Parts: sequence; C-alpha cells; structure tokens
Amino acid sequence: MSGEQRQGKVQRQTAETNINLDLQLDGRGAASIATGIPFMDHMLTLFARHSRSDLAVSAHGDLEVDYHHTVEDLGICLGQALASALGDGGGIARYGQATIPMDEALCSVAVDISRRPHLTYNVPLMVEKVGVMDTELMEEFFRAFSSHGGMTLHINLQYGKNQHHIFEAVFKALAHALRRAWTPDASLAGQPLSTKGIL
Ligand SMILES: [Mn+2]
Repeated sequence: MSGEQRQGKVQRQTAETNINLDLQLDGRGAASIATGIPFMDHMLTLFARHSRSDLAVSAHGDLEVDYHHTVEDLGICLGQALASALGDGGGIARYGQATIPMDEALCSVAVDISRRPHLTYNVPLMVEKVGVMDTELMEEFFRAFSSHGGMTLHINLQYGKNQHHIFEAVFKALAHALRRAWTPDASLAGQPLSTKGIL
C-alpha cells in the first residue's frame, strides 16, 4: 500500500442529513470541519490533528429536530471513510491502544481493525450537555463509527470530572490508538495480520 493514497470519500444524503466527508489517513492533521454542531467540530478537529489524518467534513442535518441524526450519521460516514481508505487492511498493524490524559481526565482506548464491529463504551456523563449538544449522543457516534468502520473498539474512561475534558481525552486517545492500528508494519509485507489470511 506504500505509495498509494489511503483515502476514503463519502457522500451520504438521507431525509435527515446530507454529509460530505473526505478522510486521508497519511496526512498532516489538517481539519476543515463544519457539522453545524460546534462541539463535534472541536472533537473532529482534535481527532484529525492527533491522528495526523487530513479530514474534511461538511454536514447539514435536521438540527431543528435535535442533534441525534447528525451525530449518528457523522459516525456512519467517518466509519465508512476509514473502511474505504483501508481496503483489505493488508499490512496494517491492526491493533492500537492509547491511554491519554486531559488535565484531570484519563481515557484508555483499544482498537482492533478486525472487520468485527463491537463497541464497549464506559464513559460517564457528568452533565446533560456540552455546549448545545446532548452528551448521551456521543455513544451513538461511536457505535455507528465502530459498526461502519468494521472495528472492535473499547473506550474506557479511567476517571475524570469535567465533561469537556473527558470527551477530549476520549477523542485524543481514539486518534492515537487508531493511528497505531492503521499504520503499516513493514514486517507484514502487505499481508493481513491474521492466521485466516484475511481481516
Ligand atoms: Mn477543548
């Protein structure tokens, strides 16, 4: 896969949302994000920077209903873009983990790009909202992301008090764990890290 651009582009339109997303795995951390939800813009910008992917997202959702559809569909699109960028997953490290602090919050994320979707999500909600967004929606984002990205994802907050810090720790840990998992391991010579010969 060296030399090729590992890129996933998704255009997804439904009656509820219209999302354009462009993910370039081997980027420089550049983000151009406009979801209509400032807190998600902040989190996706962090994700791009810390994973050193380049990420462009434009979303127009039915925010007048609430933020549920847009947040969930962002997870779907980011997952689809990641799956598309990785193709058959040959040569990647496959596993990644990171434990990242953000002030008083500490989050551990472990990922297996396995094509077996699973989400374990242990992140307490200290308040109902961050900015204008319901904090309970973040789990829907990660469920959609793991499901459509084809990955086993474990997100465990060790501790933390401030919800903004907690979610920053989550997204930064995810970015660092995923970068490790999607980075090619030269010893694999392009082959999948699996005794089945396929991810
Ligand atoms: Mn912040």
